[in-house]
Amino acid sequence: MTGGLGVIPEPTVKVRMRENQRVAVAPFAHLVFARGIVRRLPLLFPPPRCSTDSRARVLKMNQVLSAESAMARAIECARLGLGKTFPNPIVGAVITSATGELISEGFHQGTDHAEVVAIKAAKEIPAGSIIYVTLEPCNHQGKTPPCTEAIIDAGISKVVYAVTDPNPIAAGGTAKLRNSGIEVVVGLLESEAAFDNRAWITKIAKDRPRITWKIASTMDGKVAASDGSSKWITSELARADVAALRSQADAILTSTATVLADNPLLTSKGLGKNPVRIVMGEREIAPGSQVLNSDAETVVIKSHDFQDLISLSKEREFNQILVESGPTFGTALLKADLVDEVILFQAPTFFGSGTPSISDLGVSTISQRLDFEIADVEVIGADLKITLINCANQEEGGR
Ligand code: AOF
Ligand code: ZN
Repeated sequence: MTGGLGVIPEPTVKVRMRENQRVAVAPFAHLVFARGIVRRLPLLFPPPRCSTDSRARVLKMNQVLSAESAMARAIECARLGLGKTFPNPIVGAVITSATGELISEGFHQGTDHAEVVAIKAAKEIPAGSIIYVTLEPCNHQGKTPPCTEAIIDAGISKVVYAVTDPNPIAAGGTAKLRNSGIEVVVGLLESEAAFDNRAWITKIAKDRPRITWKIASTMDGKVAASDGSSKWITSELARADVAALRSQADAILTSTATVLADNPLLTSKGLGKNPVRIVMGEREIAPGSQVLNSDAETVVIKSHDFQDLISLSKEREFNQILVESGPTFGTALLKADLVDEVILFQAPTFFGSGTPSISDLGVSTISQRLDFEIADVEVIGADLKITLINCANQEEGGR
């Protein structure tokens, strides 16, 4: 949902959606990622002290936080892990005293879980302390010991978490904590925390990564002029935002057609880690193509069968795939029900003629249209960035 890596983005133009409507039709069905889920949290605080960003300022220790403010802070902390936790979720944690004084905070970056980072960061955890976590504490011995035990051993009295852990191997945290006499409160700012973790939640729910198609078009939906020229439709700031999105994805997916036409590099341009590059299609690409350079791993899938993409993604445990391709490939993914989200950058310009962002979807009458919901709107530099959630791919179904 947000821009730069490790930076709480500056507020720009925001659009508030309707209140979340919950429909309990299947486990986690209420975790749809639009319908008001996207109440943007106000910037309550300066960026968390755990940030490596030079602009980070420190939240005053002992500052008194309401429960909602403490969870909002945990969500801010969790976001600093975007792009650093693969194949795991992003998670943030904040510890306060019984009366809400901030004691410590932490986020998962691939090793210790967030709860343990916050516990280790605390100088002292007085009796009655509360831990706010964006995800239910795990109850399993995985790469690290169960967080439930760390919480019990730390003498914490109350656990407040946002999202119930959908990962079966980690389950049972709530019961374990309650059986140990710890008060557990479930669901504070659940929608906000779930939205930020939607890639990982989609992977657990669908057994495939979340697939997001990035499009950069004119206001009239053109991605190239009639002579094929397209560099550049959107502004430099919007393109930097795309580089940050790449750094937060586990893989960038493109087609052989795009490689042959544009010879893209598909890296994060130094804004974070470079994801795996995946090129799909049956045509040969030139050995000198930029996408084959040593900046990042590249996997070439010599087929048009999306099952091959899903198999690779499962094997590699990708949470998030960012699609950067032309209209033909993106439209084929859409028709195969494999686009969960579109991030549409629109420049305030018109071509009239040229290449439309989406090719023929087989929609011949309005009732066959493909509906999306707007989850977020921002102005980035000169351009609009619209986050669109595919209604058909939400568990709850369309409108
Ligand atoms: C995290 N970070 O802060 C929390 C997690 O792969 P493992 O053994 O580290 O276990 C990962 C699972 O633990 C993860 O899928 C989630 O269910 C749970 N909680 N995971 O990576 C964290 N709290
Ligand atoms: Zn854990």
